[in-house]
Amino acid sequence: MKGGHVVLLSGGVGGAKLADGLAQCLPPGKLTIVVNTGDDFTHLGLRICPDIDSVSYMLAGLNDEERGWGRRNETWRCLEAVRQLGGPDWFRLGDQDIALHLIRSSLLKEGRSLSEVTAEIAAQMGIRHRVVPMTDATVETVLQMPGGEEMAFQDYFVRNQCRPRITGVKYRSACSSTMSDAMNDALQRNDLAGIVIAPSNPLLSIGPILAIAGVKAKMAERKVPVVAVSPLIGGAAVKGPAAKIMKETGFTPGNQGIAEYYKGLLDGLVIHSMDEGPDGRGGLDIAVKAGNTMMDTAYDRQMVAQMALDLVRELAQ
Ligand code: FO1
Repeated sequence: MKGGHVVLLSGGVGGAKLADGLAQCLPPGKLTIVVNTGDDFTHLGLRICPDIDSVSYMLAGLNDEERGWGRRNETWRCLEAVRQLGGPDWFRLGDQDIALHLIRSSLLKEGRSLSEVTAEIAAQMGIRHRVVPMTDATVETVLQMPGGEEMAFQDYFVRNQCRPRITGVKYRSACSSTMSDAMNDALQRNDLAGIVIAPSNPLLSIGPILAIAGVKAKMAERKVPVVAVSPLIGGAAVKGPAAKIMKETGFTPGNQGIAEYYKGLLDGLVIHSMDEGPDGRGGLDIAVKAGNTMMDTAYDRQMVAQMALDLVRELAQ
């Protein structure tokens, strides 16, 4: 592990938090943050990349801690005007957040790739660590409903607040999409020391990344430790619908289900101490490190990142 490069697979609020924790532990040259773009959509003519924005705002210290998405000290005058003009206001876009979507949308319209645009915006925000989209292609996470119909991600997640029961999750075009160059380069590095999977929703935020052509094969081929931080504490998600979705799609509740989902990929799992169980490893047959996995403060985020790095190092020996 000494001096090695770490790749983080990240999505959602948990992903942004662990990205911040790892960025506190590792210098920019030793960390590549790969972000899920399956939640992305075009709304009011703007290209919205929620998970890239959550990581960027967090690393720039601009994030709204309470909401977990968007910017702090936000105002909503533009969205109010949109509503008065009969436009949609279910997806809350703050005034400063809209600036980011305007810049990204205009750069993309000029033909720049999402990777280039993400790097440009991160630089403008003073972010020194590498934030890269999983792909420059368009991959859409779609929820499959009991009647066979499908629901777009933000319609499910925001408009319907994850209430509908689902039968499955699809990642449209993932198998015909390629990793972004930056993601591929990071996984190819000869100083790659480990891959960390953030405490993100496995099916909604990490599944799209793993579904991209070649990703799982590349991760297995590199023979470096793959360590995940569980998004569950006491069988429940810290935030969001992970436990509900895992139950609805047939996974065992709790960390057993997390290990099932990542079966064949995972060498170790960081779990909360309360889930250690009598055997001290949560009944799992992979390596386990237990501790406080709640990330309410910057210090918490650094501690959880350190636990993941320690487990990577222990597994590399
Ligand atoms: N999540 C919500 O629950 N409600 C919203 O109104 C909302 C607006 C929003 C705007 C910009 C953005 O980047 C993210 C936003 N999110 C909102 C979060 C987003 O839906 C989720 O963070 C991801 O798609 C899943 O992690």
